[in-house]
Amino acid sequence: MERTFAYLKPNSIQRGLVGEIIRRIEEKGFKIVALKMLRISESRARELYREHAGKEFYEPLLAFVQSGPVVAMILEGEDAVKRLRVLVGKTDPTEAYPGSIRGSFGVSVRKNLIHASDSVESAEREARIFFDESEINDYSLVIEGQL
Ligand code: IDP
Repeated sequence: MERTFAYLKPNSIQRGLVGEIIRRIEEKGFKIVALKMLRISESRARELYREHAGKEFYEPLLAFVQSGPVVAMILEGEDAVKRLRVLVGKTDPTEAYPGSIRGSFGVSVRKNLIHASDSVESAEREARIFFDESEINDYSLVIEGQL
């Protein structure tokens, strides 16, 4: 089973979309193995988005993700990284398919509601920024392997 990392950005919480977005993720068959609400510190935000350092949207993006609490999670499933990216949709919500999370609820590229890791390597790196090993739950679901 592959693991991926995601977090709901501050505007998902402000818009009351936490339950709806997590419902879609669960319905699609992902297993939640870690979940928490927190505020992203500046150092964590810089580490998370280090590949974008220097770009014109970098500082406003850092300010936005620190503007309120976020909900971070680690998800498990077959081909989890790719499948979650499809469910989340394209970076720019105006180009994302209507059935995707960003396509359904997103309005602007900066406030695109949710982050999802783009590779197994970044999922591991990003999960470590947010979670200690002791916060990750190893358990089975009764329906596992039956979807
Ligand atoms: P992703 O979140 O779909 O993987 P990335 O290219 O890794 O997209 O960009 C990280 C985040 O930076 C995006 O989710 C979005 O919030 C923000 N971002 C990316 N490009 C722009 C832009 O052109 N203007 C404003 N914000 C941007």
